[in-house]
Amino acid sequence: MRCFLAIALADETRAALERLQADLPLGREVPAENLHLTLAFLDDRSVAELEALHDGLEALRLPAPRIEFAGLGVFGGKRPSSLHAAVAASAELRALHARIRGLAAVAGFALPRERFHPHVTLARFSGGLTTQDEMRLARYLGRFGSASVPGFTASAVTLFRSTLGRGAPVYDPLSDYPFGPAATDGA
Ligand code: 3AM
Repeated sequence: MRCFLAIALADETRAALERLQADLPLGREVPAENLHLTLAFLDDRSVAELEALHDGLEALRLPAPRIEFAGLGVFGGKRPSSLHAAVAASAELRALHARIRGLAAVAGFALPRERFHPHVTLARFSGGLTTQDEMRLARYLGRFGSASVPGFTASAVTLFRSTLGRGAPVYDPLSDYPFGPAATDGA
């Protein structure tokens, strides 16, 4: 099945992101229930592979990372493809990402090498932007690009199944892997 590992959002965070989406004058919004912070896209995996990964994730118990937001951004460079809320790439999040890559390798599937840019996708711009859309996007970013979004302490890594269809994908949470207690400040 097609699946990915992500951090589900706190309600207050989701509400703030929904408000930012409501002001966006272009693109295809990610439905509120689909907003998440992807840690790793796992692609199509067999039940045996997921079971092997499950064992590693169950033993994870890393300190709960703080999720802090760092303004809005666009992926795709000169051809913007999506708008996201950027998440600060803290040492904890980077360590978590690296650990997940390691667990996937132990479970028998190496994940592709890619830079980790933690984010929550807010909207997609499939088919490219017209000049007018580009101007709308620039105005939107000028107004909301530094908007503050409430952070939260993550409680778990969640394995989601992603089912593609005609509309937005359907994401079903399959298992939660709770973090341990949050790291104390200065630790
Ligand atoms: O968190 P975002 O929205 O950036 O884009 C998909 C989404 O990421 C990504 O996995 C997340 C949950 O669907 N995704 C989907 N297909 C992908 C692929 N083939 C992919 N990431 C990498 N390669």
